[in-house]
Amino acid sequence: MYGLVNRAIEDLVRQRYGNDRWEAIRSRAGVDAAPFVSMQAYPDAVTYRLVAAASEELGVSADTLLEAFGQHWTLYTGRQGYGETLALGGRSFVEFLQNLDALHANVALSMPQLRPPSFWCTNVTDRSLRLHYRSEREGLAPMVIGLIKGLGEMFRTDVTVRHARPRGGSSDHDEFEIEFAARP
Ligand code: 1MF
Repeated sequence: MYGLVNRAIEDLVRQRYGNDRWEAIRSRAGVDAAPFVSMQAYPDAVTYRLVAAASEELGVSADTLLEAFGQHWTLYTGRQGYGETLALGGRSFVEFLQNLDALHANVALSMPQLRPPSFWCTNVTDRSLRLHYRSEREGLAPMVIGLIKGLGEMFRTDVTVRHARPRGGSSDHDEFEIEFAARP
């Protein structure tokens, strides 16, 4: 994944747990001290090793960390100058979820090595929808739950998410049941 993802993980760990813990995690993961370059593609293994090392070092489950990281992502990319990219996603929580494939297609124009997941919505009402998520990567559903919660914060929308149908068996993708209400 692009270095931006690893940088966002680093940012979250440094902010929440301090620089010393980050150094310990980085070294436990066998990642050298050179800074991650945002627009450089790194092997996915680097990201997975960072999450595993953080889980061991902090005594927090990988799923909990992935969710926290997903929640941090929109905040982080917004701050890092991808506000315009995020603005392409739309002006409301639901619009944004419906535009995720278009957003990734736009990012891919300048990031040729992007391997974007695909998202689509069904059963859309004024208070709920079902979000479908298909990725070539394994184990990132908890991150998507955090991403949805982070989007809720960005749009001042109260959100509840349920992992309604995990992938596996007869299903090649994950499904999330989402309820939402704009904050008064
Ligand atoms: O293949 C990749 O490197 C990759 C990187 C990030 C693929 C996807 C993503 C974004 N995605 C990460 C978790 C899912 C990974 C998977 O299942 O394979 C989050 C998608 C998402 C979901 C819900 C809400 C918001 C989301 O993200 C919005 C978004 C998506 C991409 C970017 C920013 C916001 C982005 C921006 C710049 C990037 C890469 C991704 O890279 C650059 C570009 C220019 C200069 C430097 C870096």
